[in-house]
Amino acid sequence: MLRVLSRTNVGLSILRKTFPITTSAVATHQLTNHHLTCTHQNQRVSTQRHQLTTATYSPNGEHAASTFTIDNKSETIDILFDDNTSSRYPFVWLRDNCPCDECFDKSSLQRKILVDDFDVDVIARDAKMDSEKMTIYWTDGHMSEYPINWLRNYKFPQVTDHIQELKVSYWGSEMTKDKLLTFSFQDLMNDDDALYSWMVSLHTHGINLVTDMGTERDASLKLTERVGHPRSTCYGIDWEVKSKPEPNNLAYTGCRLCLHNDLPFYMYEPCIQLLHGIKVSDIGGESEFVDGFKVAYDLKRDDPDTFRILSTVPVGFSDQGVDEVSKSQYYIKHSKPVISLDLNGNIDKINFNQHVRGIRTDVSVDNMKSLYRAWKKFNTTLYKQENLISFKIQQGEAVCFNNIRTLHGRAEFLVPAGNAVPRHLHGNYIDWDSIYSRIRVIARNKNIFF
Ligand code: OGA
Ligand code: NM2
Ligand code: ZN
Ligand code: ZN
Repeated sequence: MLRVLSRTNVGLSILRKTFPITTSAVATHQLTNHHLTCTHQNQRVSTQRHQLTTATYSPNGEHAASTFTIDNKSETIDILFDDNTSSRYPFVWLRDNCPCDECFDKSSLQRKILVDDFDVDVIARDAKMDSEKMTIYWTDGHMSEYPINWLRNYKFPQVTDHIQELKVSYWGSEMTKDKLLTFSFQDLMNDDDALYSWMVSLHTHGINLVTDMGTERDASLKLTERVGHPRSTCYGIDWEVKSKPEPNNLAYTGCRLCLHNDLPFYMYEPCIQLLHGIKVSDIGGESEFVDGFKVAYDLKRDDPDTFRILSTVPVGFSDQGVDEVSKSQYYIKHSKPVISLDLNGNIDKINFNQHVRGIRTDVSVDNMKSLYRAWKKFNTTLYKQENLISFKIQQGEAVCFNNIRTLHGRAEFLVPAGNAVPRHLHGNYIDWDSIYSRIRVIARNKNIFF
């Protein structure tokens, strides 16, 4: 093992020329009464993988400086930063993430170097550090320079996305309308802090309320465009929920809508739904909401057999008609379990919609009845008093919710003969990609994270 207290630039040209023989420059710096005295010594070390080479470096200066240790055995560099935090970095990861123009395009912020282009066994042949950057000389002849702040920013263990650290809390019938987080439309349009809280609340609770929306039909799209892109579907970029002649969806009648998630027949179903009250019905038409994540976790605890069926048996959803945008015919189908789990087995999405459940379901004749029993159990659990909230969406307010978590429904309402419109909501969708992107950008601007 070679223990090096620190090193200087001396000898680097020699080092590069002598490649591929691994060479370590040895220099000893000693701080004496805040003055630096140096001794240098260049050594040639034969190329030997898994040989432990340790080099610790402290840059000049009176303040505690960052130091590093190269460990060829574990193929890592260990950095102790001047604020006493530290991280180990794998050689291969550093090589892959070299920020030089050859490896990385600074304009697009995209990686140019490909896994085909470097050896995963690459070794840091030598390294040095000053207060601004760390320089690494690789055994493949490449030199990389990493700004110290960049290294500080990408410490291990790495969280790939800080969104994963945002809280999720489940709710039941205690979440009455007055307890929903409520935001003013004007605040959301003008104030990034308000917009940020609104979006985080969509992640955390999966439902909230926006007031002062007025009755202009473009209000929810204005809010959407402040976040990102509206999610267009076969029902258009946005849509009017009101009774219509020859309805192409039960939503456009006065019928009761059983608790559901919208458009589960899409492979990528729309994520956030905004329902803006334009006209309130006098009788009926109450909205209902249930936290599908809470219900699914309750079932997992209380009825594991039902949970297993709901989370493993794909259900066929389908819809067909004429596309509102292209005016051509569509026929969309997708099968997915009522409860989708992520790679860690956590509940990821709820896909339940009896109105658009298809006729075909890929389950054997003998297993069909237990599937129906599981659906029925899921449905009755949704409607348990402890889970359901119900209220009317008033004129000028919007309920915003996570369509792949929070189920919604509505009570029937009377549609009088003639052209009168007894009830009118305006709606549109936003995908999580748009919401999370805006969360990250605001968070970065405010130094909350990233
Ligand atoms: C819908 C829907 C709810 C309502 O249009 O998908 O669920 O209150 N509408 O009309
Ligand atoms: N609308 C409101 O999945 C569904 O059919 C829900 C969606 C028509 C866009 C209705
Ligand atoms: Zn490079
Ligand atoms: Zn719906």
